[in-house]
Amino acid sequence: MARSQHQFDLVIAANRLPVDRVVGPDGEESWRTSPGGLVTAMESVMRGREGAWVGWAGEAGEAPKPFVEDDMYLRPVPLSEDEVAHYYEGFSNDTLWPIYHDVIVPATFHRYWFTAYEAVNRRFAEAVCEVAAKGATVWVHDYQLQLVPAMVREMRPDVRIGWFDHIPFPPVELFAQLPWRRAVLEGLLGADYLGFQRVADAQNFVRACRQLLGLPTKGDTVSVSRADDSRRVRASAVPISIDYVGLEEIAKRPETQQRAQEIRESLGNPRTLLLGVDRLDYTKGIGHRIKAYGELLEEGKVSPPDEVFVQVATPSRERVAAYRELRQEIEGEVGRLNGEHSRIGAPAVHYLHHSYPRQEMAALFLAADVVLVTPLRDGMNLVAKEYVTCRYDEGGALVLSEFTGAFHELHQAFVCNPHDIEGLKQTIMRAIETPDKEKRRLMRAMRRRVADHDVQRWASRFLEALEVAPERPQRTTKE
Ligand code: GDG
Repeated sequence: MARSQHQFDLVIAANRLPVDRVVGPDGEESWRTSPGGLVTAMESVMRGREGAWVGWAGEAGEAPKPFVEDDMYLRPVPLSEDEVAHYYEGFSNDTLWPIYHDVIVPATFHRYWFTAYEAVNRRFAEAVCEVAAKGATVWVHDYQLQLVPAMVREMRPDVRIGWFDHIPFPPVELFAQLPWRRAVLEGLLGADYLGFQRVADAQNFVRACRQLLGLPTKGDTVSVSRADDSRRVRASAVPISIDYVGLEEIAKRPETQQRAQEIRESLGNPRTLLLGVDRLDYTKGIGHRIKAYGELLEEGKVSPPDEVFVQVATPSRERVAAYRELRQEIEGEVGRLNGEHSRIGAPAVHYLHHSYPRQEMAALFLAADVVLVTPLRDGMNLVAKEYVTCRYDEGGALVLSEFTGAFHELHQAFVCNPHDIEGLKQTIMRAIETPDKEKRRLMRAMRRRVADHDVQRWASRFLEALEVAPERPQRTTKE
């Protein structure tokens, strides 16, 4: 697929390109698409279109040349070491991430971080404009690229621009703390359509525009009027999902089932296997879950090896101080519990600070009787949807925090408020003790929900909403 510039009618911009570098036996390097929900969704909407993806390849320094992978044109955006530190680890993950997640840890503000954020957003916007065909659809993803919509609009008034927020959008009282709140709102208002995980996130955004920018709003739309740019921007909920068919297929493979059996056996065939799977992030409520489990151990309500708890904590953002501190805290807590409650051959908590292949994750989900999803705040939480997808046998139980986006869809979960440790303990016990027949009924209903609302449907819903967004903008043409 040899292409000149300006040829793609669907352009995705996301912080990361969906690729990993692979080194062959003779040391030769190449890139391979990394599987994931977003990639699958994009494959389905790219069919029949000319698609390009703009993003960082994951390593600081010079970027690889654009290349084609699985029929998609990949346009790497370079980031220097300093930009990784300031735009990505700094402003994105240590300023925006805490503010957008209820300030669970304090946000750090540095003006030079924002300067880097602006510069990198501009580089992304330029790369988008370079590959977008006339009248193309541009889909920008997530909190790292909030200035891109307005920057693209400025350079290319002919394209249609959408942005999707994978994380929560905070209430105005928290968002207002951000010294660059105006720049962020104005950046986002460059889009024609803004998609959020929950209705409340979209409402928070609309309210922020009204209260902080003084713009008129009506229902889910914000009116922007400037001399050369007068239009309405729509903000609504379009919750993300997973590749249901693809993941269920992995779970149904005989080797996955066999692996699930092996996992249970190597844990001593427990009566109940409880499982947590999260990036090691302070938003995920891992400490609250461990505290509740520790008290259940102390009270003798659960005891290894009858009940076994496995926590997979995938390494994440290890260069950000708050994440290093969290790791110390969690590992201290796990060590204390194991010291007090383990017996030889029967640890109280199996703690795994690793990343696993997809099939191993599916086997873990198949093996688990109860999955604990207890975030303090989470845009959606795909783990909850992945668990129910893997349970084609309709077994298992899901404990789910009411502070996740998934809570608004998976109504048959065992719902908890992770801050309420006593309540969390009771919910865990209910998930363990509810009769299997009732649990199967609940699981069946949740599976139906995810099957009907998979990631392919999410992507087409987003693009449809973008297509019919309030009106074709009345822009002055700059051609
Ligand atoms: C953000 C928002 C929103 C985890 N460990 C391994 C592994 N994973 C996979 C899970 C899941 C994904 O990573 C994590 O997704 P989550 O949704 O749980 O959370 P975030 O990473 O915080 O994602 C979130 C999401 O964006 C999408 O919009 O739902 O709210 O915060 O798919 O399975 N996968 C493999 N090995 C691991 O060790 N293979």
